[in-house]
Amino acid sequence: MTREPRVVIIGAGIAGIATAVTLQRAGFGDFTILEKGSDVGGVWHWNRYPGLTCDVPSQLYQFSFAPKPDWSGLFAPGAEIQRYLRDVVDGCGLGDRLLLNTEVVSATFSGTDWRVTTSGGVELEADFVIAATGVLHHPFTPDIPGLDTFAGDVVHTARWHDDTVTDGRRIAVIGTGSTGVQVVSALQPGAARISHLVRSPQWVMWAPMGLRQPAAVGRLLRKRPALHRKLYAVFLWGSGILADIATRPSWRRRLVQTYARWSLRTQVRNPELRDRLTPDYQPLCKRQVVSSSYYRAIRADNAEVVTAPIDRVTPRGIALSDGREIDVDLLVLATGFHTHNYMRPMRIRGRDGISLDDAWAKGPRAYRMTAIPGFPNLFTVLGPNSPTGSISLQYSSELTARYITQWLRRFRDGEVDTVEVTEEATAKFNDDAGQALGPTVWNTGCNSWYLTDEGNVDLWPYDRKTMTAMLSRPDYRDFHVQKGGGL
Ligand code: N01
Repeated sequence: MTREPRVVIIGAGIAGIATAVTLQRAGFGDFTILEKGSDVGGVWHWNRYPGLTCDVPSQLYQFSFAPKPDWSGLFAPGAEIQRYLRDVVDGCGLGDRLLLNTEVVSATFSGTDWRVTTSGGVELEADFVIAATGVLHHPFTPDIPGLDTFAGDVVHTARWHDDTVTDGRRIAVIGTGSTGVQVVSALQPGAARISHLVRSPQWVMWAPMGLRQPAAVGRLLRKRPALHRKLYAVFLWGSGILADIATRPSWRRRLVQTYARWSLRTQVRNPELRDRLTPDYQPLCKRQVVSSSYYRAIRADNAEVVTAPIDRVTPRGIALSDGREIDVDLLVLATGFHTHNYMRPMRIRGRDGISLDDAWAKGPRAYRMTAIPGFPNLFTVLGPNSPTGSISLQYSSELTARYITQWLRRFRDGEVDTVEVTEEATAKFNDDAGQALGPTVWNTGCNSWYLTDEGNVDLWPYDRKTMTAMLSRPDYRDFHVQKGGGL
């Protein structure tokens, strides 16, 4: 007996697109991608703040099945990445499988299949649900007293309005992550004054972010696809070094950390400013910030770094705890995301009515990033423990999607009706991962978005080879499968 699995993929960002194309290539045709945004791209659709650039080299930041030879630079701007993702969707003919402006509000397992409900009241039935809902998704707005009394404009970087006026204005930017650093660098030249409010300074490593890719390189790579594949393989191999540096203490880690310190020392000569910009934790502990322009921007005459804590926001600006008040026309919140929400606030109910909120009461947890006990026939792509700090997300998404197709194949062949990871296998994976996260640089004493509310590092602690081995073939001992009514 063969039957075509009905699949709902939630999200059309990198993970969702990788999943859809992988399913398509594996011969599965009955899938629908539900995307709440008005276009594909995930973070690359939602984020459009000035200066948005990917700090991962573009020749790596692409799918293996959709090589793009002609990136404009070594590090592409956000809009170019979003266009690339849109081109992949169009080029693969996914348009008629994609529903934009369609937000999923709930997904409920009936005992045999899933009922997925959208905010528009549409209900879809699916044999499998694949949540590719992203990590940097729900903007975090800090609870600063008086924020709602501010008379000027307030914008969160992840919800930037294209008509936001920045030139000639007094701007305050709160937040010092990758976003804050990029937006300050971009807004400083045109601003009347820019104040960067830095609660915890970051190590900012210099890299040639503005380096253009000559058009001839694009033409050559287009003509020689084998060479292009080799280049991608080299970048992928190079990213393995990053994973090694992050996960194991070594001279390589120390070398990179020395480079981060050197980047600060050589670009900020003023000892008082340098002192205020020096973090009290090791480089690489937080998601590393990379920039070629930030230190120059904040040394400019119209710029200042403010390290005094914010007391409150007033109608005119920001009152600091040292008694000073900064007058502000535009307040930019580069304050990050609720990074451990994953599929929530969707209401997800699995076997016997168990809710995802209850299952994750002590923090998000999954088996090998993709399966959750209590939730049959539901998989995540870039779920908990994903390697957002070390390994190519495109690689990880494609690998996970191929893993899922193996279950879809078994369903199609009538070998399983439902599949659910065991609690024991999930607990073992999480215990092992927890131990392996011990010596990682992310666990060296900083407060970062990698940490869950419970203080656990929510990242992948292993190298790419281990990830590939874990997700190449399902270990059937780790799953309950149901076939024709019995577990
Ligand atoms: O967010 P963040 P992000 N008062 O969470 C501060 C990716 N990304 O949007 O550190 C004052 O890193 C907070 O301060 P503290 C990348 O993975 C990639 O910048 O908590 N400050 C922190 O400085 C990145 O890591 C690219 O003390 C407050 C900041 O807000 C991830 O996105 C580009 C505050 C939040 O930093 C998130 O980066 C951009 C308060 N009440 C982003 N509340 C690429 O190039 C929060 N903060 C690929």
